Amino acid sequence: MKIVHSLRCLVVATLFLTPTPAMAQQIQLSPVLSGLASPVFVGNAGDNLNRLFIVEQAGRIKVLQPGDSTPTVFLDITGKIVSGGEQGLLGLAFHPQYMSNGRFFVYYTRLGDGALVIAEYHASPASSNTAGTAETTILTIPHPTNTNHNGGMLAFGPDGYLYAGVGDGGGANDVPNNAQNKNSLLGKILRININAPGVPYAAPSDNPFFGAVEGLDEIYAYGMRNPWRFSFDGQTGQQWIGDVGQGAREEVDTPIVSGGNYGWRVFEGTACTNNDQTLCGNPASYIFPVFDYGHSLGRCSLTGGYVYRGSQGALPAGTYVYGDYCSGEIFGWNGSTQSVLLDTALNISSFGEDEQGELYVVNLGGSVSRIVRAAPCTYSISPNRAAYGPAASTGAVAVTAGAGCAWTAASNDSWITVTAGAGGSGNGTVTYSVAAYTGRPKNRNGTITIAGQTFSVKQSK
Ligand SMILES: [Ca+2]
Ligand SMILES: [Ca+2]
Repeated sequence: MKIVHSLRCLVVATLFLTPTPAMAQQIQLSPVLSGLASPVFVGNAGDNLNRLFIVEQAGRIKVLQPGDSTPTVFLDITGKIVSGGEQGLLGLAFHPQYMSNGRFFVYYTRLGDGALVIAEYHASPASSNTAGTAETTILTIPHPTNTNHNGGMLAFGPDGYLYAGVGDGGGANDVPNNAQNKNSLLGKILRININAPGVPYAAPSDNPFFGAVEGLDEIYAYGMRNPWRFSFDGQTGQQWIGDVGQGAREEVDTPIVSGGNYGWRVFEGTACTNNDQTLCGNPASYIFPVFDYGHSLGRCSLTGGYVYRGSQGALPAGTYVYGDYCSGEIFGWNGSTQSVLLDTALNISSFGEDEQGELYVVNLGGSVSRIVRAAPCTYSISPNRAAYGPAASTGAVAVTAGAGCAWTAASNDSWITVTAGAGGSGNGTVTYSVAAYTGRPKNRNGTITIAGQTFSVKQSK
């Protein structure tokens, strides 16, 4: 989601990541759905029915059957929700035993006061393609001052607890200092038990600030600005959070440790802000992102994603896939380097997983696409040969290649010169010139290597 920008400058940078240039295209997008109204999430119920559930910001959850191209409405709670900008129905998580209990959880901004609400709904039976509209409120967090930085992610951890990412309360610079305040639920990662008997939820007793320890019992980690999207690695269980930056740095945090302070508003990514500069002199008090990147190349708002654990080989296993809402780039992090997997024109609101661990990208403009391995590059040229008389002449060859597939053209003989198109990507044209021929014997034959193919030139007197 787009963030509100400020013109503040960063002051100190302790560790800068240098993004690598765009690499050759590794992935492509396979369309799944279009015509959606501001989709902000896609996920699955983990119930072996292989359905996709799509969250539309205004307050609808749609369900797509495997192989279908048209979704149907699973739940409509638009009447409860204030939507627009960063507000709306923002998150969805299915209970780990959804297949038997039909319980699922949503995160939204409430109509009337903009409060953040985590609420429970049911489908009965769980295999139903419509859910009941009866709501049980789990947790309500006042968010009265600003409409932005609501957070919105919900997901169950491998420990069976429900985790929520809550924004700092909005505006710029977290003026109330919510994210560093352990007695506020804003600017936090929460961890709650929704299986406690007789109550909507309970805080697990191993939460870091449980009971007499100073701080609210629900908090798991703090110092977040707007942890819009996070995920748990389906293999290792490690949590990965995309925390949206302000005007300078976009960051990814992992692993997330109990009681960890991830820095905001003292640090934005690896950069010291000018909010509490004296505190920057004590960097050991904070956990810095595993990587961050700056606002260049059209980048302005990170959308956290998923560690790829699918079986289709769309990407190397263990690649963390994420994106930038503004630039439309889909990135991969291999543990040491950020690379651009695909540069799109999408406004990337979220990523999501199906039951096989294949990844999807959600475009706020209305579509959901599946991330698949890029087709191997194929090349052809036309024509394959040309014949000339003795006079100097010119010619052209058309190259057909897949998008993003690079090629070169080089003459193998001194009397043939490539005059344009010595290299290209995708479809293109190579032009060349042939020198006049006055020597012996009657004929000469030459070649140009174009996109790995041989173009033959014959010249005769
Ligand atoms: Ca406490
Ligand atoms: Ca941080």
